Amino acid sequence: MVILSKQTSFFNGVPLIDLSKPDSKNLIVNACEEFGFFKIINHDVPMEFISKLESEAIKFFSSPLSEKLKAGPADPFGYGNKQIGTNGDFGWVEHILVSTNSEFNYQKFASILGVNPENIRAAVNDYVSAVKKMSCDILEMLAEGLNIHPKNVFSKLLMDENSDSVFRVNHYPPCSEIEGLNDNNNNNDLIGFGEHTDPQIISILRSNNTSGLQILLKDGHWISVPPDEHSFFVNVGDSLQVMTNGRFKSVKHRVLANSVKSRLSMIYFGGPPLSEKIAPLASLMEGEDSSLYKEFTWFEYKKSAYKTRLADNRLILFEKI
Ligand code: GA4
Repeated sequence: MVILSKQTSFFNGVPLIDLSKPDSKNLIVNACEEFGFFKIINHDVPMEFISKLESEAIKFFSSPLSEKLKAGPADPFGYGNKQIGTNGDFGWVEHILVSTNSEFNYQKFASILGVNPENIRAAVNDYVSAVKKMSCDILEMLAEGLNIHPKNVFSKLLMDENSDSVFRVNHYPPCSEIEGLNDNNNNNDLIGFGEHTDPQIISILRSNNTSGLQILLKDGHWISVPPDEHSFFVNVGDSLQVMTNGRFKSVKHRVLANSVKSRLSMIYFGGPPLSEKIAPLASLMEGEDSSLYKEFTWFEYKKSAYKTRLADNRLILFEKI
């Protein structure tokens, strides 16, 4: 791991979607086709929910490592430190992962923070409910932009009581904290979270004002996304790529650690119920049998995805030859 030593130059072409404007649906479709990524402004997620959860997360990550480890291991839920997944990926990051739809025990986090577990549950629920509502609005605008009826084809999967959605908080400490760094490294980027696509339908990210997030453009260039603590960033996930028969591409992204500031991001990953068939919508296929993908359920895809390494192309196993 090495330091990001170059001055970061930011990309100013990230599509900007103003949720208060009625013409946004076509812009969202274009953004999903071109980048698989866009930025949301004028959302109605209350700043109060964001700040409350962010301050609890800061308190948690500031606790001694020995305490934080009591909320681990992340298998997959709980506290994780540097290890990402179970197949040998590591990054300069610590995280918390919780399930949003099934009962989750916040006791471990609460005892470390010295608060009532119900306070933490309420802070997560308030934030996640507001972000989930925004995700559903976006997915409905997408369906309208694609002329799909009914417009809740995607959003109903997140609204389903069995929706397999997760919520993650990532903390990237400043890389000056790295011990034993030497000058022998020629590679100039310290990887916070290695390149990957998200397996779910949609991911909604909010971070503090520290840079680090990069996305891969179609032309093969990595670009740095300017951080904005007042906005949300949206990623197309692998499942949405399949449901649109490849019209939308799940975006490859990664996070580079910052040399001076710590980065805190909170991400909601909207997924379908485990039993849901993930297949292209009929209206997005040319002919009945023109699906680019084999038939599979979210359970099958997730199981297979969790066996892969971060940078792997997880969808390739499900593409028709
Ligand atoms: C990426 C999106 C979510 O953070 C996550 C990640 C999961 C993990 O950290 O355990 C995965 C990764 C993510 C993709 C492939 C597999 C699984 C690590 C990994 C190597 C929680 C998810 O659902 O998939």
